[in-house]
Amino acid sequence: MRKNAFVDAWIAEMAAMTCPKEIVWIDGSEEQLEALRKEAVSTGEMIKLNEEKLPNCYLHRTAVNDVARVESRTFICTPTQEEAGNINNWCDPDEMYAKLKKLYTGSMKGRTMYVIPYSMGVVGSEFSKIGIELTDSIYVVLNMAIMTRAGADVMEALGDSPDFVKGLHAIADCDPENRYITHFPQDNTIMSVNSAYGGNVLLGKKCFALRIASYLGRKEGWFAEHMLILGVEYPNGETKYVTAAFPSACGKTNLAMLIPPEIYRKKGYKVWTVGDDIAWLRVKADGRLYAMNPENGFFGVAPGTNEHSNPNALATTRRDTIFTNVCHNLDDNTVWWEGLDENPPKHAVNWKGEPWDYRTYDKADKVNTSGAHPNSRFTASAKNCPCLSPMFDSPEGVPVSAIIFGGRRAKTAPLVYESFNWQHGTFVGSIMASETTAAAAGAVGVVRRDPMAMRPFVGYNMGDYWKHWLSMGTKIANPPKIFHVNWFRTDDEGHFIWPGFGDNFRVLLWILDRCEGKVDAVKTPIGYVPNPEDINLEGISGVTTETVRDLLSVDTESWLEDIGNIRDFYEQIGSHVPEELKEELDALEKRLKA
Ligand code: OXD
Ligand code: MN
Repeated sequence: MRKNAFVDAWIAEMAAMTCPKEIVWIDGSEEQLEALRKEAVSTGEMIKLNEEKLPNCYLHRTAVNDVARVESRTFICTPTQEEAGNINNWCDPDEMYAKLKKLYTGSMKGRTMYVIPYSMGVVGSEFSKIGIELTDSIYVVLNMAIMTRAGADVMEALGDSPDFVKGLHAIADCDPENRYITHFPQDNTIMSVNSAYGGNVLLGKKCFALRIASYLGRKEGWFAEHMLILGVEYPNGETKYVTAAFPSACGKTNLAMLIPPEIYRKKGYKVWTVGDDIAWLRVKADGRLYAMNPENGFFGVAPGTNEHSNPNALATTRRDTIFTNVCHNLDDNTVWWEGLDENPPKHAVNWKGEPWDYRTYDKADKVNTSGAHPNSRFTASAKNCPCLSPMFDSPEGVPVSAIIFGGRRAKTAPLVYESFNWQHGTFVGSIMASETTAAAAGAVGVVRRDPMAMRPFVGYNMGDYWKHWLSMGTKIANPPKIFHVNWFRTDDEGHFIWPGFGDNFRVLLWILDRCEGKVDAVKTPIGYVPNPEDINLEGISGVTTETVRDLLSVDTESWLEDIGNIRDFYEQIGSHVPEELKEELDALEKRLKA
């Protein structure tokens, strides 16, 4: 493999600290990956599943105390706290390096350090970025080999350059009290210790492609966003692309892989998935914004994935997949999770590795009684997705017609509305929110503000991030229009009014028609909403134009209530909130009161 003096010097330094017994470079070859799978099976780190039913699939369990991203242990280490802002955990870089050094010292004794060269985006594209992850976990190697483009060609693309993101991961004692997921944006460095859970240790994903990349994007004039990318193909063969940001548990993967209702399929409409989680967006010479997915696979939540909610995701996981913390069906050596079907296995092992009796399942206490952990995952190759876009490997991405923000609101947000312009659209993104549901522990209906779905992922001050959004608006000659959707309005009994899933396609078509200037809308204090009859209801059941009128209504009362909550949130972000957004908030309040 091609050598790079900067990479070698850094590895030597990290190896001197962690003391591995050997260092193994990951070249990306199938032989090497297969040998690692065999080794992981021989040590019990992974279980090989039924080769006929789930070819080349494996099951892995993490420690019981290590099953999710931990925001409280995630740090942005910038020279000043102001750079990291008020809603990130901050630590002085020198202080954090010193603390980490103690935790890493000797942590790989007797273990192998794997060196994973990987590219976020197509190898060699000027839109891509390179990272090197050092890890002592085979599970991490095998996941990174699915989630990124990893191997020897990345070292060729890097050449003699020092421009790569350094990532060091050590499982150490997997001690939650000493778990740190740390970012040093000024040093292009990520250090993760005492965890083995994907979101904390697959350093290409949230750590690099969002936190470090958002910092680089601001410096270099582009965006790293927590967005899906999808294409809508029209019967005439033309495809238009949208990106969409939703907080977790709002159906991002489902929307990314949506299957249009039958009446549209018959006419020749299709949806193509470019990405389900992260988008890097850049302005090209034609004055348009282009989106590319820096990842190469999906790290999706398993529970709730089924033939109805997301048949494409399910199909994607039927081969070459690593399942984490799902339920093991001993009868046929396959996997199961809550919401897959109505047939829980009779002989099973739960996500903790204990014998599991499905009759003990209690919805009110999922973590302790379910077969699969509520945050159990599949790591699956994008190449296995039946609706993967032919543009997936386009080095520069796809042109974006619309940016969609969304949240989970019982009353406040209508089914869809369009912002007045880029600045107002940025405001709409900044006030994104979701209400907690009965499914999560704690109070129901509590509003959590999650700007652009980036609350835990901006690698610097949120106020400066909004300024970056505003300033990018001046650099895009033909900017996408910005919309907001809410699939989750409920009636007085708490039932969802809109059927969602495939029927969301009807809303996507209205959005794209607006982008083309093909359809009128009604101006309201919050933005433009559709005329109810412009949402096509052909072939839908249980929804009338009256229902849609209701879904599109703007509830002035609840919006006025929200204004106070938004002001509090802006206060919390502090002095870096751009004046333009405060003016937008005042203007909204005025329009609502008029
Ligand atoms: C994810 C997340 O895993 O947003 O994608 O938490
Ligand atoms: Mn995500």
